[in-house]
Amino acid sequence: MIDPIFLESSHRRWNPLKRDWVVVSPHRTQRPWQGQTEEKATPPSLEYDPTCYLCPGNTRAGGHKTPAYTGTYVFENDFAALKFDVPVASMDQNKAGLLRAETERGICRVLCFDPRHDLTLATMELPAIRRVVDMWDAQAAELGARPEVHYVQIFENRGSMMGASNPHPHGQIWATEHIPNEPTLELAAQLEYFEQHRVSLLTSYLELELSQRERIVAENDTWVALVPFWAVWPFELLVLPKRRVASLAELIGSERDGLAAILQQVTRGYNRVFDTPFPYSMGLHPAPTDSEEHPEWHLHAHFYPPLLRSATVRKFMVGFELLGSPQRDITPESAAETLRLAMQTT
Ligand code: H2U
Ligand code: ZN
Repeated sequence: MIDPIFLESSHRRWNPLKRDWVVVSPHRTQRPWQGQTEEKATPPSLEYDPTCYLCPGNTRAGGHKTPAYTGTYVFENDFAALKFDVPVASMDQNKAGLLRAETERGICRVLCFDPRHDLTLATMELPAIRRVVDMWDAQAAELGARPEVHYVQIFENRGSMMGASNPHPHGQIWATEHIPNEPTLELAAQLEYFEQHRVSLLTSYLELELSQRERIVAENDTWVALVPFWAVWPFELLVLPKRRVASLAELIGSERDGLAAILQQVTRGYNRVFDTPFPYSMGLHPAPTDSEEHPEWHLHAHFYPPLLRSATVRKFMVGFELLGSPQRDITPESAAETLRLAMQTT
């Protein structure tokens, strides 16, 4: 169990997955707040919104028509941040490593989770969430099989506070030529740990968490959701399968059902914490698709919600966090207690 010193005194915690530190200030949770508050989010009430570009049968901003889909629907992002059809070039001016650039090829897609405008992962039925899981797998497999693609990043921005442009349940898929920053850090850390211990970093970590049960908030036969020891965001979660797999493709049927179930439990629980549709950015971290075996990699999902102490007071990553290290007030253990209560309520 954690030494009470770390529940009461300022300290820093090590993130072994990114190999950096987070400052924790447990004594600071009572500080007054007179700063910015956000609008309380209200869920959409329409099953079909004639002005929504993701509702079946509607015309999108780019002029394309969204068909009358009945399950999930994937399309190329009409305003893709990355294009595949770009010339290949790189520069390193004066060979000094100070003015470097390289072209980046990529494919950006949008995935509608459900035809119904008013649903979210929290309110969708399990078979519908399972369809989303299977579509994530199919997309990751298809895009990852392209020799130029080395990473497939699947994510969801939920709620306007996190920049979601539309309440219709949807996520994004970005396939990139280079492995992005976050998975690059995770790759190096997991590789080093595996070389030293011959077991994956997250397998060892999960074993510890399952024996201590201080930070676990939800669990089923195949998946676990926990507040990581090194969480930065107040209600951050790490969601991982009990069996180590590197990619979605390796998940068997019961593990896919388990993922759907834990996603539903987590998102429903989140909504109960402040009795509001809980905003977050969520994303899956599978192994890179670089044709290497990845015995070190343990598939997982991160949930990064911005809320701090109510539906309208968010955490800001500013000042010391931007310039020094990330910092949090409530301890991961106390956040886990709040979340556990919310997630175990049926
Ligand atoms: P976000 O809500 O996470 O921003 O995702 C929605 C994406 O949908 C966004 O990247 C795209 C935006 O570019 N989009 C289209 O491709 N077509 C449209 O008609 C509107 C939005
Ligand atoms: Zn819609």
